[in-house]
Amino acid sequence: MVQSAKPTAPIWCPGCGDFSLLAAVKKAAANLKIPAHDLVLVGGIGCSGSIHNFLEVNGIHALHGRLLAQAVGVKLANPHLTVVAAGGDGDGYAIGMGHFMHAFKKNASILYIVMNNETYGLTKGQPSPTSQIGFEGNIEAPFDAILSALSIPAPNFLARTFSGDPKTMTAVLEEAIRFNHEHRGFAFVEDLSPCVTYNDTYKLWREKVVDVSKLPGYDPTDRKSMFRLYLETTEAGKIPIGVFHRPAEVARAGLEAKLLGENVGPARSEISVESNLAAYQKLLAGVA
Ligand SMILES: Cc1ncc(C[n+]2csc(CCOP(=O)(O)OP(=O)(O)O)c2C)c(N)n1
Ligand code: SF4
Ligand SMILES: [Mg+2]
Repeated sequence: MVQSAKPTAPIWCPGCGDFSLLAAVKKAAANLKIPAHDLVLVGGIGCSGSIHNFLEVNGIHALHGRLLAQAVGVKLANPHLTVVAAGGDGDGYAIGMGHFMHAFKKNASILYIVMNNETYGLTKGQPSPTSQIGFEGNIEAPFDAILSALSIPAPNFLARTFSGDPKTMTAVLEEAIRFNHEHRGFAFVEDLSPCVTYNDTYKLWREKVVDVSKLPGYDPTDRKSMFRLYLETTEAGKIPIGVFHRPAEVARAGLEAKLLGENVGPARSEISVESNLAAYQKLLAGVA
């Protein structure tokens, strides 16, 4: 559903980690001076997925797990827009898993933020793909989105933030959006965003997070060494946050740049009959 109403106050529980993310998105957009009419926020389904209702920008409430298809569609229709897709771990890593994996190789220059609270918050706290073993009877090992993303050889920007550290979060989001603005491709940021009602992990995560840039051997242009560094850190019981992959400059590697070149995209193209008559006649004559 395309949003046309004025923004409303967030409906989240007081203390929900999603508030920090919302504030960081606002701040990053303001710092980068993105006009509201040039920003499109595509929300998933879940507490996190209602984020687009709380900002006065163009908003789409996507189908469950299908926000990336819509976000890529918006970018291809009008590559001038800043497109941010945002949803939860259930939305992105369960029902949306197929689209999630393909987004890395498609590499459209959009930002995808997953607010990971290791539970299905909106439906009252069931285990999600990232839940720890033992949470509400969960017996499956948690899915690690960053580790999976690091294993896909595509020139994506990859990072993780923590809602308990809003300053770093704003800086990371700004960098991710700048990456998109340069048409370099897909940016993925997982935000550790505690669900204070059903899975309050603030204290635990505060103890476990480590800034990956402070670790010996940190080099986000080298996927292979970052995969090893990431794995070693998680195996030591820590949660790495920061930028994990910042590819060396690949000019216009984004899907929209590859498909459209310098073309403005269908949404901004001249569509009058006069300007397209010659091409139309060629098409009719079967020589296009
Ligand atoms: C097709 C479909 N299946 C299931 C649901 C029920 N449902 C609503 S939100 C949700 C998961 C929410 O979890 P998450 O994406 O982690 O978001 P959170 O609420 O934790 O922010 C589910 C399963 C639905 N709305 N539509
Ligand atoms: S239920 Fe959890 S995820 Fe949903 S608004 Fe409340 S604290 Fe946030
Ligand atoms: Mg969730």
